[in-house]
Amino acid sequence: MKKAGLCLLLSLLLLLPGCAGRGPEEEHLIRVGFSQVGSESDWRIANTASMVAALSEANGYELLFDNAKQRQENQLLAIRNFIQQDVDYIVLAPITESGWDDVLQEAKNNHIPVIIVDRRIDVADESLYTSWVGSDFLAEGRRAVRWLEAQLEAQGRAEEKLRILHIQGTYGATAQLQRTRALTEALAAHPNWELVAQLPGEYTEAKSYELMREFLQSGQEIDVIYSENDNMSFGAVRALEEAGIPCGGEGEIMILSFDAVRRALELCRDGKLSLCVECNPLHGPRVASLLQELARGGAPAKLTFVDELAFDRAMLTDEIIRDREY
Ligand code: GYE
Repeated sequence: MKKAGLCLLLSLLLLLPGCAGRGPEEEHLIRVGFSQVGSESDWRIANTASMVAALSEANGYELLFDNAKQRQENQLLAIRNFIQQDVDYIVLAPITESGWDDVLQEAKNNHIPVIIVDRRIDVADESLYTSWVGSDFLAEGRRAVRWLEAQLEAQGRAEEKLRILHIQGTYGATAQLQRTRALTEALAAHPNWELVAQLPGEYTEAKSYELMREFLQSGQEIDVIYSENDNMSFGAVRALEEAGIPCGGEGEIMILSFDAVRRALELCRDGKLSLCVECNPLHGPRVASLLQELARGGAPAKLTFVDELAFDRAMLTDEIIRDREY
C-alpha cells in the first residue's frame, strides 16, 4: 500500500513540470513560453512552424507552446501558466491589441521579459514588453489601395463608381485595424468609391465562405473585394465560383488579398485573385535573435518592422511561386 502510494507520488511529480527537476542537458536550454493565437489561417500555420523550428532544442531552447484557439482568455491562462513555470522568456502573438496590462504586469513582477510578435499590443506602460517584431499592416493596406488606384487609372475607370465589399479579420487585431484603416482613408479620398458591406470573416476560410454565400444571395453587385487575409479570399472565391460569378479577369470582380501565401499566389497566377499583398509570417529566426540578444544582456530594438512586397499576375513568375516558403 505504502509502496503503491510512493509510486503514485513519484509519477505525479514527474508529470509536474518544474517539480521533477531538470536534467543536466536541459539546464543550459533557454526556456521560452510561446502563446500563439490559433491556427486560423495558412499564415498562422506557417508562423507556428517557423517559431517551432527556430526555438528548437537543437538551437538551445526548451519551448512551451500553447495554441489559444482564437480566444484571448486562453492566452491569458497560458501566460499565467508560463509565469508559474518560471520560464526565462515569454513570447506572445496577441489576438487583439487590448487586454494585456494585468497579465504582463504579472510577468514583469516575476522578472520575465516578454517579446510580442506579429500583432501589436496597446498597453498603458510600454515597459510591460521588451520588443515587438512584425509587419507594417497600415503600409500593407496602403500598398493595396495604391495598386487599385493605378489599376483603375490604367483602365480609364478612375472616375467611375466603384463598389467595394470589405471582408474583415478578427476585430481588434492590429492586422484588421490597420488594413481597415487604409481602406477607410481611401474611401474618404475617393468619393466615387462606395463601401457596399463589411463582413466579419474572422480570418478563416469557413466563415468568409459562409458570409459570402449569404451576401451573394442579397443580389448586390460589387466590383472589388478587399479581403484582409488569403484564407478569407479563398472562401470568397469558392462562394463566387459556386454562384457562377467570375472574378479576377478584365471587367470582373477584383479581389485584393493579404498574406501572399503560396496558395494565394497560385490563385493569382491562375487569374482568380488580382493582388496578393505580402505579409511575412517567418518570424521564428527574428524572435530567436531577439532572445539571443537579451540572453547576452543586450537591449534589442523596441520595434522591428519586416520588409514586404505585393504581387499581381503580371509580376508573378513560376520561380517566385516555387520559392515561396509559406
Ligand atoms: O494576415 C492572417 C492571420 O496577424 C498578420 O493573422 C496576422 C494575420 C494574417 O490569421 O492570415
